[in-house]
Amino acid sequence: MKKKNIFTVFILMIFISLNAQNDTLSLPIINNLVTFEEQNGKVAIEAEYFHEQTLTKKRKWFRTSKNELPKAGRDEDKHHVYDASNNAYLEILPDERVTHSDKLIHGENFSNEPGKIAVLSYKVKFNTPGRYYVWVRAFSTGGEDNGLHVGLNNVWPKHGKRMQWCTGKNQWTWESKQRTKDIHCGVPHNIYLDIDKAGNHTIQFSMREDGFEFDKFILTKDMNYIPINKGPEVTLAQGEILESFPEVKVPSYFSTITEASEQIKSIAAQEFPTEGTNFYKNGKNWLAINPKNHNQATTTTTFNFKSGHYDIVFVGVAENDGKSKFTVTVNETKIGSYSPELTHRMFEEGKKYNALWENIPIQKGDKIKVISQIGTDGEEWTRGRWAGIIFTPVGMGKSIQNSPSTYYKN
Ligand SMILES: [Ca+2]
Ligand SMILES: [Ca+2]
Ligand SMILES: [Ca+2]
Ligand SMILES: [Ca+2]
Repeated sequence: MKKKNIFTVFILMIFISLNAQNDTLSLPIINNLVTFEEQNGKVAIEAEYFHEQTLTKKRKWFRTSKNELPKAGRDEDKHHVYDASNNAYLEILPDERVTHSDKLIHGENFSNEPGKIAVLSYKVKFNTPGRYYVWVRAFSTGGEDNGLHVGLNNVWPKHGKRMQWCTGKNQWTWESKQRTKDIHCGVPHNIYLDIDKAGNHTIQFSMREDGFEFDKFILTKDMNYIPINKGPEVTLAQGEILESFPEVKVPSYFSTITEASEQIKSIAAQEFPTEGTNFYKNGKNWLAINPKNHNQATTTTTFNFKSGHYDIVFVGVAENDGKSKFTVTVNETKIGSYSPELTHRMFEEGKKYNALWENIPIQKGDKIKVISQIGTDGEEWTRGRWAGIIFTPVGMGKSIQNSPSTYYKN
Protein backbone atom coordinates (compact mmCIF):
# COMPACT_ATOMS: atom_id res chain seq x y z
CA MET A 1 0.00 0.00 0.00
CA LYS A 2 1.26 3.45 -0.85
CA LYS A 3 2.13 5.81 1.96
CA LYS A 4 -0.70 8.15 1.07
CA ASN A 5 -3.21 5.29 1.16
CA ILE A 6 -1.99 4.08 4.53
CA PHE A 7 -2.41 7.62 5.80
CA THR A 8 -5.96 7.81 4.43
CA VAL A 9 -6.88 4.48 6.01
CA PHE A 10 -5.38 5.67 9.30
CA ILE A 11 -7.41 8.89 9.26
CA LEU A 12 -10.51 6.93 8.30
CA MET A 13 -9.99 4.54 11.23
CA ILE A 14 -9.68 7.45 13.66
CA PHE A 15 -12.80 8.96 12.18
CA ILE A 16 -14.73 5.70 12.50
CA SER A 17 -13.61 5.10 16.08
CA LEU A 18 -14.48 8.66 17.14
CA ASN A 19 -17.86 8.33 15.56
CA ALA A 20 -18.37 4.93 17.13
CA GLN A 21 -17.79 6.46 20.53
CA ASN A 22 -20.18 9.29 19.82
CA ASP A 23 -22.83 6.97 18.46
CA THR A 24 -22.54 4.92 21.62
CA LEU A 25 -23.21 7.99 23.71
CA SER A 26 -26.42 8.73 21.85
CA LEU A 27 -27.77 5.17 22.03
CA PRO A 28 -30.10 3.89 24.74
CA ILE A 29 -28.48 1.97 27.61
CA ILE A 30 -31.67 0.18 28.57
CA ASN A 31 -33.72 -2.18 26.43
CA ASN A 32 -37.34 -1.56 25.61
CA LEU A 33 -38.55 -4.10 28.18
CA VAL A 34 -37.67 -1.61 30.90
CA THR A 35 -40.80 0.08 32.20
CA PHE A 36 -40.82 2.64 34.98
CA GLU A 37 -43.67 2.70 37.46
CA GLU A 38 -45.77 5.44 38.94
CA GLN A 39 -46.43 4.83 42.62
CA ASN A 40 -48.55 6.99 44.92
CA GLY A 41 -49.03 9.59 42.23
CA LYS A 42 -45.36 10.07 41.43
CA VAL A 43 -42.60 8.68 39.21
CA ALA A 44 -38.97 9.83 38.79
CA ILE A 45 -36.83 8.81 35.80
CA GLU A 46 -33.21 9.53 34.87
CA ALA A 47 -32.92 11.31 31.51
CA GLU A 48 -30.18 8.84 30.51
CA TYR A 49 -32.67 5.92 30.76
CA PHE A 50 -34.55 6.58 27.52
CA HIS A 51 -35.29 3.44 25.49
CA GLU A 52 -35.44 5.20 22.13
CA GLN A 53 -34.21 8.35 20.43
CA THR A 54 -35.62 9.44 17.05
CA LEU A 55 -35.43 12.39 14.60
CA THR A 56 -31.71 12.82 15.15
CA LYS A 57 -30.62 14.18 11.79
CA LYS A 58 -30.00 17.74 12.96
CA ARG A 59 -29.41 17.30 16.68
CA LYS A 60 -28.91 14.39 19.04
CA TRP A 61 -28.92 13.82 22.77
CA PHE A 62 -25.55 12.58 24.03
CA ARG A 63 -24.78 11.07 27.40
CA THR A 64 -22.12 12.61 29.60
CA SER A 65 -20.60 10.85 32.60
CA LYS A 66 -17.16 10.66 34.20
CA ASN A 67 -15.68 8.51 31.42
CA GLU A 68 -18.05 9.43 28.61
CA LEU A 69 -17.49 12.88 27.16
CA PRO A 70 -19.23 13.47 23.83
CA LYS A 71 -17.50 15.24 20.97
CA ALA A 72 -20.25 16.32 18.64
CA GLY A 73 -19.30 19.68 17.21
CA ARG A 74 -19.67 23.05 18.87
CA ASP A 75 -20.10 22.71 22.63
CA GLU A 76 -18.61 25.61 24.55
CA ASP A 77 -19.74 24.91 28.07
CA LYS A 78 -18.03 22.53 30.47
CA HIS A 79 -19.11 19.10 31.67
CA HIS A 80 -21.46 19.13 34.63
CA VAL A 81 -21.42 15.55 35.87
CA TYR A 82 -20.85 16.62 39.49
CA ASP A 83 -24.14 16.85 41.35
CA ALA A 84 -26.06 15.19 38.48
CA SER A 85 -28.46 12.50 39.66
CA ASN A 86 -27.02 9.01 38.90
CA ASN A 87 -23.77 10.79 37.86
CA ALA A 88 -24.94 11.07 34.24
CA TYR A 89 -27.00 13.38 32.05
CA LEU A 90 -27.88 14.11 28.41
CA GLU A 91 -26.98 17.17 26.36
CA ILE A 92 -28.41 18.00 22.95
CA LEU A 93 -25.54 18.69 20.54
CA PRO A 94 -24.03 20.41 18.70
CA ASP A 95 -24.86 23.66 20.46
CA GLU A 96 -24.70 26.11 17.56
CA ARG A 97 -26.73 28.84 19.21
CA VAL A 98 -24.89 29.83 22.35
CA THR A 99 -25.75 33.50 22.61
CA HIS A 100 -28.44 35.73 21.17
CA SER A 101 -25.99 36.90 18.50
CA ASP A 102 -25.70 33.40 16.99
CA LYS A 103 -28.13 33.01 14.11
CA LEU A 104 -31.42 31.36 15.02
CA ILE A 105 -32.16 28.56 12.57
CA HIS A 106 -35.68 27.16 12.93
CA GLY A 107 -35.71 23.39 12.71
CA GLU A 108 -32.00 23.18 13.41
CA ASN A 109 -30.71 24.95 16.51
CA PHE A 110 -34.20 25.86 17.70
CA SER A 111 -37.63 24.27 17.41
CA ASN A 112 -40.62 26.07 18.80
CA GLU A 113 -42.65 23.17 17.48
CA PRO A 114 -42.47 20.10 19.73
CA GLY A 115 -41.79 16.56 18.55
CA LYS A 116 -39.68 17.59 15.55
CA ILE A 117 -36.06 17.21 16.69
CA ALA A 118 -34.34 14.61 18.88
CA VAL A 119 -37.25 12.86 20.54
CA LEU A 120 -36.52 10.78 23.66
CA SER A 121 -38.98 8.11 24.83
CA TYR A 122 -39.56 6.56 28.26
CA LYS A 123 -42.03 3.79 29.02
CA VAL A 124 -44.03 4.31 32.21
CA LYS A 125 -46.66 2.15 33.85
CA PHE A 126 -49.27 4.34 35.51
CA ASN A 127 -51.36 2.89 38.31
CA THR A 128 -53.37 6.06 38.78
CA PRO A 129 -54.82 8.07 35.89
CA GLY A 130 -55.09 11.84 36.19
CA ARG A 131 -53.19 15.07 35.68
CA TYR A 132 -49.43 14.85 36.17
CA TYR A 133 -47.24 17.94 36.59
CA VAL A 134 -43.86 17.56 34.90
CA TRP A 135 -40.63 18.67 36.60
CA VAL A 136 -37.26 18.53 34.82
CA ARG A 137 -33.77 18.95 36.31
CA ALA A 138 -31.60 20.94 33.89
CA PHE A 139 -28.28 22.79 33.79
CA SER A 140 -28.34 26.05 31.87
CA THR A 141 -25.31 28.26 31.34
CA GLY A 142 -26.91 30.91 29.13
CA GLY A 143 -30.07 32.22 27.53
CA GLU A 144 -30.19 29.85 24.54
CA ASP A 145 -30.01 26.45 26.25
CA ASN A 146 -32.99 26.58 28.57
CA GLY A 147 -36.07 25.33 26.68
CA LEU A 148 -37.61 21.86 26.21
CA HIS A 149 -40.91 20.22 25.17
CA VAL A 150 -42.67 17.26 26.78
CA GLY A 151 -45.21 14.96 25.12
CA LEU A 152 -47.17 11.76 25.61
CA ASN A 153 -47.70 8.78 23.24
CA ASN A 154 -46.53 10.77 20.18
CA VAL A 155 -48.93 13.60 20.97
CA TRP A 156 -47.53 16.99 21.97
CA PRO A 157 -50.22 18.71 24.01
CA LYS A 158 -50.48 22.45 24.53
CA HIS A 159 -49.39 22.14 28.16
CA GLY A 160 -46.19 20.28 27.32
CA LYS A 161 -44.82 23.01 25.09
CA ARG A 162 -42.00 25.40 25.93
CA MET A 163 -40.72 24.34 29.34
CA GLN A 164 -38.54 27.21 30.48
CA TRP A 165 -35.72 27.87 32.96
CA CYS A 166 -34.69 31.40 33.97
CA THR A 167 -33.33 31.21 37.50
CA GLY A 168 -30.75 28.74 38.75
CA LYS A 169 -28.06 29.34 36.11
CA ASN A 170 -24.89 27.27 36.28
CA GLN A 171 -26.29 24.64 38.59
CA TRP A 172 -28.65 21.68 38.31
CA THR A 173 -32.11 23.18 38.74
CA TRP A 174 -35.58 21.66 38.99
CA GLU A 175 -38.22 23.64 37.12
CA SER A 176 -41.79 23.25 35.89
CA LYS A 177 -42.80 26.41 34.07
CA GLN A 178 -44.29 27.20 30.67
CA ARG A 179 -42.95 30.08 28.64
CA THR A 180 -45.78 32.25 27.29
CA LYS A 181 -45.89 35.23 24.99
CA ASP A 182 -46.20 37.60 27.92
CA ILE A 183 -44.19 35.77 30.57
CA HIS A 184 -40.89 34.64 29.06
CA CYS A 185 -39.61 33.17 32.31
CA GLY A 186 -42.59 30.86 32.45
CA VAL A 187 -45.83 30.27 34.33
CA PRO A 188 -45.80 27.67 37.13
CA HIS A 189 -48.36 24.78 37.23
CA ASN A 190 -48.79 25.09 33.47
CA ILE A 191 -46.72 22.08 32.41
CA TYR A 192 -48.67 18.85 32.75
CA LEU A 193 -49.76 15.67 31.00
CA ASP A 194 -53.21 14.12 31.35
CA ILE A 195 -53.05 10.34 31.72
CA ASP A 196 -56.49 9.14 30.69
CA LYS A 197 -56.23 5.55 31.86
CA ALA A 198 -54.00 3.27 33.94
CA GLY A 199 -51.42 1.15 32.12
CA ASN A 200 -48.35 1.75 29.97
CA HIS A 201 -47.73 5.13 28.38
CA THR A 202 -44.75 6.66 26.61
CA ILE A 203 -43.42 9.94 27.98
CA GLN A 204 -41.40 11.94 25.44
CA PHE A 205 -39.15 14.97 25.35
CA SER A 206 -37.96 16.91 22.32
CA MET A 207 -35.60 19.80 21.62
CA ARG A 208 -36.57 23.43 21.88
CA GLU A 209 -33.04 24.84 22.23
CA ASP A 210 -29.74 23.13 21.48
CA GLY A 211 -27.17 22.78 24.24
CA PHE A 212 -29.91 21.88 26.72
CA GLU A 213 -28.68 19.62 29.55
CA PHE A 214 -31.15 17.11 30.95
CA ASP A 215 -30.55 15.14 34.15
CA LYS A 216 -33.85 13.71 35.39
CA PHE A 217 -37.60 14.22 35.35
CA ILE A 218 -40.53 13.70 37.70
CA LEU A 219 -44.25 13.35 37.02
CA THR A 220 -46.41 14.13 40.03
CA LYS A 221 -50.13 14.44 40.70
CA ASP A 222 -49.39 16.91 43.49
CA MET A 223 -49.65 20.41 42.07
CA ASN A 224 -47.76 21.87 45.05
CA TYR A 225 -44.89 19.40 45.00
CA ILE A 226 -41.42 20.95 44.62
CA PRO A 227 -38.47 18.55 44.19
CA ILE A 228 -35.27 19.15 46.10
CA ASN A 229 -31.68 18.02 45.52
CA LYS A 230 -31.53 15.02 43.15
CA GLY A 231 -35.22 14.15 43.59
CA PRO A 232 -36.85 10.79 44.43
CA GLU A 233 -35.51 7.34 43.54
CA VAL A 234 -36.35 5.75 40.20
CA THR A 235 -39.04 3.05 40.46
CA LEU A 236 -39.31 0.15 38.00
CA ALA A 237 -42.34 -1.91 37.01
CA GLN A 238 -40.42 -4.24 34.73
CA GLY A 239 -36.91 -4.95 33.47
CA GLU A 240 -33.50 -4.22 34.88
CA ILE A 241 -31.07 -1.34 34.85
CA LEU A 242 -27.50 -2.58 34.84
CA GLU A 243 -25.45 0.52 34.24
CA SER A 244 -24.32 2.65 37.14
CA PHE A 245 -22.05 5.64 36.69
CA PRO A 246 -18.91 6.53 38.64
CA GLU A 247 -19.12 9.47 40.99
CA VAL A 248 -17.40 12.75 40.20
CA LYS A 249 -16.21 14.93 43.05
CA VAL A 250 -17.76 18.39 43.13
CA PRO A 251 -15.01 20.84 42.12
CA SER A 252 -14.40 23.83 44.35
CA TYR A 253 -16.92 26.63 44.09
CA PHE A 254 -14.22 28.99 42.82
CA SER A 255 -13.06 26.68 40.02
CA THR A 256 -16.62 25.83 38.97
CA ILE A 257 -17.32 29.50 38.36
CA THR A 258 -14.02 30.43 36.80
CA GLU A 259 -14.21 27.55 34.34
CA ALA A 260 -17.79 28.27 33.31
CA SER A 261 -16.92 30.76 30.56
CA GLU A 262 -13.98 32.08 28.56
CA GLN A 263 -15.13 35.58 29.43
CA ILE A 264 -14.41 35.04 33.10
CA LYS A 265 -10.90 35.95 34.28
CA SER A 266 -9.61 35.11 37.71
CA ILE A 267 -6.68 35.04 40.08
CA ALA A 268 -6.82 32.23 42.63
CA ALA A 269 -5.65 33.06 46.15
CA GLN A 270 -2.76 30.61 45.78
CA GLU A 271 -1.52 32.46 42.69
CA PHE A 272 -0.72 35.39 44.98
CA PRO A 273 2.70 35.35 46.69
CA THR A 274 2.83 34.11 50.30
CA GLU A 275 6.43 34.83 51.33
CA GLY A 276 6.61 37.59 53.91
CA THR A 277 2.83 38.14 53.69
CA ASN A 278 1.66 36.35 56.91
CA PHE A 279 -0.42 34.05 54.68
CA TYR A 280 0.13 30.33 54.27
CA LYS A 281 -1.33 27.96 51.66
CA ASN A 282 -4.27 26.14 53.23
CA GLY A 283 -5.05 22.92 51.32
CA LYS A 284 -5.29 23.21 47.54
CA ASN A 285 -7.56 26.21 47.28
CA TRP A 286 -7.05 28.82 49.95
CA LEU A 287 -4.72 31.30 51.55
CA ALA A 288 -5.13 31.57 55.32
CA ILE A 289 -3.62 33.16 58.42
CA ASN A 290 -2.43 31.22 61.47
CA PRO A 291 -4.08 33.18 64.32
CA LYS A 292 -1.36 32.06 66.77
CA ASN A 293 1.15 34.16 64.85
CA HIS A 294 -0.73 36.91 63.04
CA ASN A 295 -4.07 38.67 62.93
CA GLN A 296 -3.64 40.27 59.53
CA ALA A 297 -1.98 39.41 56.22
CA THR A 298 -1.44 41.30 52.97
CA THR A 299 -0.50 40.06 49.53
CA THR A 300 -0.16 41.79 46.16
CA THR A 301 -0.02 40.62 42.57
CA THR A 302 -0.16 42.15 39.11
CA PHE A 303 -3.32 42.30 37.01
CA ASN A 304 -2.30 40.79 33.67
CA PHE A 305 -5.60 40.80 31.81
CA LYS A 306 -6.88 43.35 29.30
CA SER A 307 -7.41 46.91 30.55
CA GLY A 308 -11.08 47.82 30.98
CA HIS A 309 -14.01 47.90 33.34
CA TYR A 310 -14.84 44.73 35.26
CA ASP A 311 -17.21 43.38 37.86
CA ILE A 312 -15.09 42.01 40.70
CA VAL A 313 -16.29 39.00 42.71
CA PHE A 314 -14.24 38.21 45.80
CA VAL A 315 -14.65 34.61 46.97
CA GLY A 316 -14.05 34.60 50.70
CA VAL A 317 -14.60 31.62 52.97
CA ALA A 318 -17.21 31.75 55.71
CA GLU A 319 -16.13 30.12 58.96
CA ASN A 320 -17.95 29.21 62.18
CA ASP A 321 -15.51 30.88 64.62
CA GLY A 322 -16.28 34.43 63.61
CA LYS A 323 -16.20 36.73 60.62
CA SER A 324 -12.97 37.40 58.75
CA LYS A 325 -12.62 40.74 57.02
CA PHE A 326 -11.29 41.24 53.49
CA THR A 327 -10.18 44.43 51.77
CA VAL A 328 -9.21 44.76 48.10
CA THR A 329 -7.27 47.63 46.58
CA VAL A 330 -6.19 48.42 43.03
CA ASN A 331 -2.99 50.51 42.96
CA GLU A 332 -3.62 51.46 46.60
CA THR A 333 -7.16 52.71 45.84
CA LYS A 334 -9.64 50.85 48.00
CA ILE A 335 -12.26 48.95 45.99
CA GLY A 336 -14.10 47.66 49.04
CA SER A 337 -14.15 45.76 52.34
CA TYR A 338 -16.50 43.06 53.55
CA SER A 339 -16.98 40.22 56.00
CA PRO A 340 -18.67 36.95 54.99
CA GLU A 341 -21.52 35.96 57.33
CA LEU A 342 -21.06 33.15 59.84
CA THR A 343 -21.77 29.60 58.71
CA HIS A 344 -22.80 26.67 60.89
CA ARG A 345 -20.34 24.55 58.96
CA MET A 346 -16.66 24.58 59.73
CA PHE A 347 -16.05 26.33 56.39
CA GLU A 348 -18.24 27.25 53.49
CA GLU A 349 -17.88 29.06 50.19
CA GLY A 350 -20.73 30.10 47.93
CA LYS A 351 -22.67 33.01 46.53
CA LYS A 352 -23.85 34.41 49.86
CA TYR A 353 -20.29 34.66 51.19
CA ASN A 354 -18.88 36.63 48.25
CA ALA A 355 -18.37 40.34 47.75
CA LEU A 356 -19.37 41.99 44.46
CA TRP A 357 -17.92 45.30 43.31
CA GLU A 358 -19.29 46.37 39.95
CA ASN A 359 -17.91 48.37 37.04
CA ILE A 360 -14.38 48.83 38.38
CA PRO A 361 -11.74 50.27 35.99
CA ILE A 362 -8.50 48.23 35.96
CA GLN A 363 -5.46 48.65 33.73
CA LYS A 364 -3.14 45.86 32.69
CA GLY A 365 -0.17 46.06 35.07
CA ASP A 366 -2.15 47.43 38.02
CA LYS A 367 -1.36 46.04 41.45
CA ILE A 368 -4.15 44.07 43.11
CA LYS A 369 -3.81 43.88 46.87
CA VAL A 370 -5.78 41.70 49.31
CA ILE A 371 -5.76 42.37 53.05
CA SER A 372 -7.25 39.65 55.29
CA GLN A 373 -8.05 40.11 58.97
CA ILE A 374 -9.00 37.25 61.25
CA GLY A 375 -12.30 37.36 63.18
CA THR A 376 -13.44 35.84 66.46
CA ASP A 377 -16.54 34.58 68.25
CA GLY A 378 -14.96 35.52 71.59
CA GLU A 379 -13.43 32.07 72.04
CA GLU A 380 -11.84 31.01 68.81
CA TRP A 381 -10.39 32.75 65.78
CA THR A 382 -11.08 32.49 62.07
CA ARG A 383 -8.19 32.14 59.67
CA GLY A 384 -9.08 34.82 57.15
CA ARG A 385 -9.43 32.15 54.43
CA TRP A 386 -10.20 33.16 50.85
CA ALA A 387 -10.29 31.37 47.48
CA GLY A 388 -9.60 34.14 44.96
CA ILE A 389 -10.81 37.05 42.87
CA ILE A 390 -12.96 36.84 39.73
CA PHE A 391 -13.11 39.51 37.02
CA THR A 392 -16.13 39.44 34.68
CA PRO A 393 -17.44 41.73 31.95
CA VAL A 394 -19.56 44.50 33.47
CA GLY A 395 -23.07 43.24 34.25
CA MET A 396 -22.06 39.59 34.53
CA GLY A 397 -20.75 39.63 38.11
CA LYS A 398 -24.12 39.06 39.69
CA SER A 399 -25.24 36.17 37.49
CA ILE A 400 -22.07 34.06 37.44
CA GLN A 401 -22.07 33.41 41.18
CA ASN A 402 -24.62 30.58 41.10
CA SER A 403 -22.92 27.27 41.60
CA PRO A 404 -23.17 24.65 44.33
CA SER A 405 -21.58 25.79 47.59
CA THR A 406 -18.54 23.86 48.64
CA TYR A 407 -16.87 23.33 52.00
CA TYR A 408 -13.93 21.32 53.16
CA LYS A 409 -12.31 19.98 56.26
CA ASN A 410 -8.74 19.82 55.07
CA1 LIG B 1 -21.72 21.03 26.97
CA1 LIG C 1 -28.20 26.65 22.27
CA1 LIG D 1 -24.98 23.04 27.45
CA1 LIG E 1 -29.18 11.70 35.50
